[in-house]
Amino acid sequence: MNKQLSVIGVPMDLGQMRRGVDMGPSAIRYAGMVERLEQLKFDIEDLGDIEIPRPDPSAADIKQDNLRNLNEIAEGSRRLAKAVDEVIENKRFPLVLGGDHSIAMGTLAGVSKHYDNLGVIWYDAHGDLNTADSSPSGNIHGMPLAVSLGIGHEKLTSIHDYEPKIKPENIVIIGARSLDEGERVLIEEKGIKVYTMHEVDRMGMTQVMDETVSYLKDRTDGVHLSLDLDGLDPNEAPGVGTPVIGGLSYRESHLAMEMLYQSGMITSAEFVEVNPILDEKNKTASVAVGLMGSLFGESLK
Ligand code: B3U
Ligand code: MN
Ligand code: MN
Repeated sequence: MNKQLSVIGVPMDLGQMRRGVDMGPSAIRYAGMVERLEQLKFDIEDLGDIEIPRPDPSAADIKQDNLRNLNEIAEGSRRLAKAVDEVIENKRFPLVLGGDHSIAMGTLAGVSKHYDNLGVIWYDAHGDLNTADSSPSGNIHGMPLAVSLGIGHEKLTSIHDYEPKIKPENIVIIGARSLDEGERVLIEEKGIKVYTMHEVDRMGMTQVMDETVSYLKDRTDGVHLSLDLDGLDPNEAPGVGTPVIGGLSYRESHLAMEMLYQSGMITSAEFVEVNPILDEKNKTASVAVGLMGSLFGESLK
């Protein structure tokens, strides 16, 4: 694993309706991320936060084409893509801190340029495969995976001047338990691999991760982990904007991260949707930092 790590914070809260998720990067840093990773002998540089444009307050809730805050999110994503691209140019591993999940459009735009077949593990209660037409909310944080496939508004799909960023057969979604109708259709149509909670319960996380690793190993030349903290159960990660009961446990999630570390396949990562205002004593940010520990090689022995 690349031991040169660059951290980028993205104080983005425009992809959804709950304020506070813009403080996610601070909460994660405050939970001791740098110290935790330094113990694992990483060389860490913290690049600070990307500046996110603020919408005109009087227009903040106006949706263009069922896409709330479209222009500001597109601009923030462009800035993020550029920063992530530079980190990889410099042969370092990008670790991106959200922010709501709309930031994944920018992260993937910056990462995928460097790979012919980027794999993506989408650890989430949701599919984030909505389009303006299928979205029940107009919230762009429910759309980044579709956008990265080249499906969505041109202002979003064209971020960093190429599209699509990823191929459907290179995606694995883990932990899904809240999928909208349009998302189910897209999953079926595109043949996207999904381990819902049903499969996790039936097979156990060990088999889910074994299969995920062997599936991606054959077909990809790098793998991005996009971890939405709402993939975990709200009892373990309460500080998220759209909690969904019946999620992945703390233990399953650590096991998943440890197995990803052992696979040696992860080449970039992001941790998103930590909202300290909705949290209990920074519990969710601490869980995020703990998961980073496992992803980057902490072990019990
Ligand atoms: N699928 C719903 C809800 C949602 C998506 N992502 C989150 N919530 N975090 C939507 O609005 O697209
Ligand atoms: Mn998400
Ligand atoms: Mn989610």
